[in-house]
Amino acid sequence: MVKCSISPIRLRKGSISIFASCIVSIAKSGSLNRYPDTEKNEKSIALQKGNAFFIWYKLLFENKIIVNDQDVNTVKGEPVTEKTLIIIPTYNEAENIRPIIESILDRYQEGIDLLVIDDNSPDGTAGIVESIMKKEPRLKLLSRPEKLGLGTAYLLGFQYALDRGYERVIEMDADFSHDPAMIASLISGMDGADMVIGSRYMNNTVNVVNWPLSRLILSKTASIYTRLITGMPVFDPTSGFKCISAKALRSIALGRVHSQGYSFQIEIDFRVWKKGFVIHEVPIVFVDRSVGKSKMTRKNIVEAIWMVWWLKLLSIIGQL
Ligand SMILES: Nc1nc2c(ncn2[C@@H]2O[C@H](COP(=O)(O)OP(=O)(O)O)[C@@H](O)[C@H]2O)c(=O)[nH]1
Ligand SMILES: [Mg+2]
Repeated sequence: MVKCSISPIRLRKGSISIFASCIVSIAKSGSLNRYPDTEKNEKSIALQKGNAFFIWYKLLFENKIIVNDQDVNTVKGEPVTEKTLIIIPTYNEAENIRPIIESILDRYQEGIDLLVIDDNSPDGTAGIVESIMKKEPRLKLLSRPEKLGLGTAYLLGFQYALDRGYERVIEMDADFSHDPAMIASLISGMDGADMVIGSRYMNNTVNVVNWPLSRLILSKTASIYTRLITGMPVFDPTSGFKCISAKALRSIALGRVHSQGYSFQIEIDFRVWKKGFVIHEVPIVFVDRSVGKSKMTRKNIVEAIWMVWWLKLLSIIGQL
């Protein structure tokens, strides 16, 4: 029986629609270039429109992210003094970004760097980050010229972390759904594991606050669906709050990951699990954003529905 420790769930009109057809997501992409005006700024890398085929070929078959035909690791980085890189992708998070950055960096004075990957948010999110960076060397920014999806943002962040010798990365949202106080639990959960997932659904509980009921049903159904099809022993495979070791990131074929939304999380979990790494889950309370809007789309839901089968198939034929 499902024990609900749900705090107020907001009921909204409407129901979940399941689409009859699958949409194959073809990512918009381009050749990677640095912005000319930021050429000396090692923290700023940008994707520019252009040779989509080339970059996706590189991502899929050469497992590399490139900058001006060079590997990202040829971009000189700051000396690494910290062990953990927190990666926050942003699109239109102007109201959340300053408070979340300050909350994280104030709370964790040592051992943490923070990387924001912004997709040219029209609300000026990147400008706010840049203003904080003037005083805060632990804060980094990668700016891309347009909305290119959550998945590619995280892949860029993973590559950034690997190239600079971080020991682990943490994924989290900018919107306070993931409590900065729980970062310490994720890191301590890494003892004996290579991935720790902040789980909303551990041991048949539901720890979600203020989500519309439709969204909760969707998320919980996705978890059960993923577990049934893949056999992966994870309570919350769509959670976007997790810690992954550099060792695990190096082992999985990052260049083959092409999911975007919820399925990006499932795909990362699945690839880490299939490589035989230990995955821990720690309970978190997920609180719906109070400011700004969710960027997740129906396309992301459809992608997750077929991606689970695709991952299972790849694994069966040994092509994961
Ligand atoms: N860079 C980048 N960030 C994104 C994109 N889509 C969503 N995000 C960010 O990813 C995080 C998760 O998205 P969110 O809308 O909160 O998804 P939800 O929590 O599932 O409703 C947030 O910090 C968003 O601002 C994107 O296309 N590019
Ligand atoms: Mg969110």
